[in-house]
Amino acid sequence: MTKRKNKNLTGNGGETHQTAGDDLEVMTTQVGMPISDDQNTLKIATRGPHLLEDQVFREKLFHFDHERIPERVVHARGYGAHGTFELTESLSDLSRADIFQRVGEKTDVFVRFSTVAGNKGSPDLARDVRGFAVKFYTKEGNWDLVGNNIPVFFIQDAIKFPDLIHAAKQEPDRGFPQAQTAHDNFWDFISLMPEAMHMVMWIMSDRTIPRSFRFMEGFGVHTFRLVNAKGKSSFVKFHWKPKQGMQSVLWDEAVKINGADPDFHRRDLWDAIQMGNYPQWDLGVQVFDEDFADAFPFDVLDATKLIPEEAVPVRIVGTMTLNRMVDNFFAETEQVAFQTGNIVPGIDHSNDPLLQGRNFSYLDTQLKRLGSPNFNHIPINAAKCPFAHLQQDGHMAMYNPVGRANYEPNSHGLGPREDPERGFRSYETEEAGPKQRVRSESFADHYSQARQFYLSQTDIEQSHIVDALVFELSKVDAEAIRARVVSHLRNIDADLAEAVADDLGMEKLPEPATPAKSPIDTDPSPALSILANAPESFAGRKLGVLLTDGIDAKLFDALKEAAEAAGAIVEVVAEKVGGVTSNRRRKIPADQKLDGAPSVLYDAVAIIASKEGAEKLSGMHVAKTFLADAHAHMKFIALSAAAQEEFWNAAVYAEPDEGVHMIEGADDAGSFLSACGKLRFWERDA
Ligand code: HDD
Repeated sequence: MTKRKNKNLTGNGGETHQTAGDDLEVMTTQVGMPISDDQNTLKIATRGPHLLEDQVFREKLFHFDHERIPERVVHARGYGAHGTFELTESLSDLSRADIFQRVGEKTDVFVRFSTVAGNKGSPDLARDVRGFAVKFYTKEGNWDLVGNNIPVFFIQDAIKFPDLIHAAKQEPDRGFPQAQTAHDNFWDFISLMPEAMHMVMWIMSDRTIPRSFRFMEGFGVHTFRLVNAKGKSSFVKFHWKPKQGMQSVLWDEAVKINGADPDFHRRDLWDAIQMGNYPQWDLGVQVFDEDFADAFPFDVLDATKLIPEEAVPVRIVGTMTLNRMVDNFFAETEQVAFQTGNIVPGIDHSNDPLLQGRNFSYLDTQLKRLGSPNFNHIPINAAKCPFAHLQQDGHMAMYNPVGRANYEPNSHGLGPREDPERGFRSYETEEAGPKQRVRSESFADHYSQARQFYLSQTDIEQSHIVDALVFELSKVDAEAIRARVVSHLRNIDADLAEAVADDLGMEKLPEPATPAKSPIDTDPSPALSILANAPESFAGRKLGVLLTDGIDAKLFDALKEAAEAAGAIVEVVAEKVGGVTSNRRRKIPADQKLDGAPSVLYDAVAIIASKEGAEKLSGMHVAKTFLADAHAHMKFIALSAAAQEEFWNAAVYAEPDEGVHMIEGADDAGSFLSACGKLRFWERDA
């Protein structure tokens, strides 16, 4: 690249701008012409009209005008990261997929997490399903496992997908509400689709308000096939289990986080990876055969059903580590194109009618979004293994066949040829029957697993489901829709239906909806609860420490040390971002100014205040909400003596409970941090 001597230019008003110097590249047009002035358009005299010949201006504006591409029709808001997948257990007995053969071998991956309904600029803590899409760059082609953080889906047949998404997104006449299902159209459609009831239980649970991408599970949802070298097939469901443990926020927190930091999940992943605190997930498989599928009370091809882990245990076969952020958000996260059709030899589709439809939609949508059938030429989408085909031309073709023969067979002895041994072969199932538009009878049970999910939750989680349903339905204007939802809930659980009806102020319970098939009782599945499987670790979580002037810095040091020993991240919050001065005149810088850092941004909080500082906090609304919210959100709280004596009563009406720790030194700090491992002091809720 051309370098040149530093020479400052003056723009309008004589202002000095930085320009190319000894170590800056010379700015050029796209085709390499050096630019002399990037501050002023070409014009007649000093105030005259612009000249159309100004190629520098025209090229710049032309490109700018075309910067945007259509956002994804669903999952528009997302955040991606690079990493590796390491195989820890060979699956060679079950699958010939190259990625599953050699223990210890690492495969590059790119992951994009997303929300579903919101537009690209919507807040991260919308109550919504999270996309969990993983692209494995294997040695035999890209394998995309395009999953969600919920193991089931709303609908059984892909033909209903456009209706589902139309109903969930903003209403077409008014253009709102966005990024939320709390509106008439969503509940109208859902209540007319009883097959959605299982998913409704999941979306009303805390699964849809995860604390961070790092703390959620992922699922491939569908039943897929594994096919081994001998051509034998097994069914499989894929699971991602976060090594960090699962964790969600409370709804009141979600609402407030959306205001305080709409990029909360993005920032969390960015910060964690930048700090070297790499998130990891284990990949698990539930493998089963045709006999199990035949005996299972639900159809394994029905994406509204799961297979409880207690029935088919999840076998861990590898670990994914996310360890590198993108260099450029648009180039990688925005342009990454996942498709369920990207599978590799040894992995195959099943006849799940949702999956079959997805295989069409993903390829199709990339053409619209990325504008060319050559979207796999974009580096983030290109395979990292050798590839050779005779597809050519089209918009933005970067790789084209070399040589004379762009067809096969040919007698030039040129070009790639298929390989019946190595190549992908579909598993040869026997299929026959009349051509018809039907839904299988075996898909007719819509309530049993919804009931199983609800009954597998802890009391706290059940109460959150009730609250979420009441919140959402309270935003629905049409009483008939609210009643229709409750009529379904009656088939799921009587107490649930009554609690929701009561909190909605319904005078009488609507009749239960008539089920296509009567629900059956199944054993609860403890694996479905977040809280029953809580990690008991504060590692990777965030402690917000509110400091005032005049404190004993040693107490802060002890707390910080204990937090770091627990693997937690400490953020200092103060009235001024410049920080505070201790009683021995030590300056402690702040990471956040108090009114920009409410306690909802933290997993636990500490308040270390001097007597004067605590008195001052008592007069500050933001300080009082900082503490009151932490208390209301069941967080563990540490207080210095003055914070307890001079500030607590100004912010909280209740007496401090066992979730509130008085800290005077290193020992107290240590026991506070080990208590924080429980993540919330749920007893406060009682
Ligand atoms: Fe989908 C995107 C996950 C059903 C059609 N889907 C998309 C993404 C995820 C999922 C994670 C975002 C990928 C990314 O980050 O770029 N979708 C699912 C899951 C489903 C599901 C787990 C059910 C099991 N999807 C589904 C159906 C259809 C689609 C039934 C259509 C018939 N999905 C799409 C799409 C999108 C998409 C329109 C939008 C952007 C894209 O594909 O690349 O093709």
